Amino acid sequence: MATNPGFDFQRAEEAYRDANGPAEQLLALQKMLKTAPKHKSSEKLNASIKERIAKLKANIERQSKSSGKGYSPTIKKEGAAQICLVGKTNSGKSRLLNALTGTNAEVAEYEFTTKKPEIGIMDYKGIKIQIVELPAIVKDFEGSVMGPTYSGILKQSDLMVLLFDTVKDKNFLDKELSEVKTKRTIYNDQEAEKFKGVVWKMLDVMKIYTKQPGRVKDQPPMAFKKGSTLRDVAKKVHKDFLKSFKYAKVYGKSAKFKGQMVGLDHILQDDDVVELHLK
Ligand SMILES: Nc1nc2c(ncn2[C@@H]2O[C@H](COP(=O)(O)OP(=O)(O)OP(=O)(O)O)[C@@H](O)[C@H]2O)c(=O)[nH]1
Ligand SMILES: [Mg+2]
Repeated sequence: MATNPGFDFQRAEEAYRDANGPAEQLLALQKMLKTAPKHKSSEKLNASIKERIAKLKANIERQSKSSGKGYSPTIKKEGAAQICLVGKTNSGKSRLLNALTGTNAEVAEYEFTTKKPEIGIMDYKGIKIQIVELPAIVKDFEGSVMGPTYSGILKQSDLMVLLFDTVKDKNFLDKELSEVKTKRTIYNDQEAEKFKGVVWKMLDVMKIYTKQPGRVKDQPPMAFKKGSTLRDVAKKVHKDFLKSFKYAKVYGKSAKFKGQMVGLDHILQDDDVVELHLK
């Protein structure tokens, strides 16, 4: 590639001056660093650019952590959990998102079709779970313009699912996302129902059903954090139930026998059915 270092640097510097917001500033500074002269006499210049990059990145990171204001909003959680789909471009994220949630995210053969996070809600046995497709993970993800924003979204989500076609791509994702400690799982299939089963097991949530005496269980179930007690359920069903609670009968994994009578401290398990009895 024929380049004129002096000219390219000048252009980058202009772009930095004209930048609209920190993301563009960062992009311009990175271009400046690439094109800056590298001889001894420009050491100071290079150091100053590096310093500005570091400061800007720290600023962006800080902003992306502060609640939804300014440059990088996080995605408001909806439903019992938030799951992010991540992968390289064309790994089938949008296709899977649509199959899971009925969203209409654009699916196309060309690369980088998805340019901003796409959101949908999937239903798992009556529990609503939010699915977020992040735009493709690129090389040097953390240093990329949108890296801090997307990594901020990943860090506050409950689970990230890595989609890939080859082991090489999986290793690439692991490397680029090594800073993100969010719980992760892999999925290299496009089958929606199977996906639901795989991710449900990874979530920190359980389904609890209520029932009226003498009736079958109510639909849909409600979602609670694993380890929740009958108190959490009574509170959620109705704010007055805690005051008027007498006892409950429990059916399911946490019950020693069908219809065991339990108190508010009883710890529930996935798919339990509770029958509340009030004073
Ligand atoms: N048959 C088949 N086609 C797939 C599969 N995964 C992706 N494709 C195709 O690959 C192309 C890209 O799929 P998308 O769902 O748009 O991929 P993406 O990961 O969202 O990609 P970008 O948003 O562009 O970064 C489309 O033409 C899909 O139909 C797959 O597992 N099976
Ligand atoms: Mg897409």
